[in-house]
Amino acid sequence: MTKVILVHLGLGSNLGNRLDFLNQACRKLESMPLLKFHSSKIYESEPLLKMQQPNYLNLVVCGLTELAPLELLKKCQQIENRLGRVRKERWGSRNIDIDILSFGDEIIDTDALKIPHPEMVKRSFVLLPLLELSPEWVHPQTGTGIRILWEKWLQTHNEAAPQSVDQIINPADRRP
Ligand code: A4P
Ligand code: MG
Repeated sequence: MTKVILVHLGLGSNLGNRLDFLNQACRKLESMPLLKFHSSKIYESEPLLKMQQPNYLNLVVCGLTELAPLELLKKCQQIENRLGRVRKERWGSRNIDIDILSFGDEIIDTDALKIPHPEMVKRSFVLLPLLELSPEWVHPQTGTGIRILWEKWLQTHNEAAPQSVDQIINPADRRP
């Protein structure tokens, strides 16, 4: 039997029709690499470090994959490319960004791929949708649950939490 692994991905967009890019990326993800696809609500937040960029829309999705980690990364990058992503500078504005947050409880630390995503515990626009989508999620390196990670973020940051926006990707995708 083929092994399937539960993965979580973080998606973001701050250029063009942000909602449409997120929607298109989700449709492509659920048609191939992610079975039993579910998505969080969409959240709006300011760019990291208050960079001079438009605000972001972010969400977290999860699903089961039969792909190996590097194959999944390649698939995510193909989707970014098909949606016309142009890479100029690190942390530059982008119409679509797909980051692998976790891959089962695997820990990977190579140049091409770091899992869990090293920045995720600092990012409210990842923690809050992840808490909403998978409240049982546990960080594989530290064993800390997502609820505690979110509470820690709230205690250590004096900034507004991301706001959920009304639009959702597809009501049928949402967890009960
Ligand atoms: N890479 C290593 N590990 C991973 C992983 N777990 N998932 C490598 C995906 N990629 C991973 O990524 C650069 C390289 O990281 C890839 O070639 C891959 O081999 P990229 O997507 O080409 O470049 P990037 O997106 O500019 O870099 P990065 O590090 O993904 O940027 P971030 O960290 O995603 O930051 N503010 C708000 N409010 N919301 C946002 O979503 N996003 C950014 C971008 C900045 N500010 C933001 C947001
Ligand atoms: Mg990225």
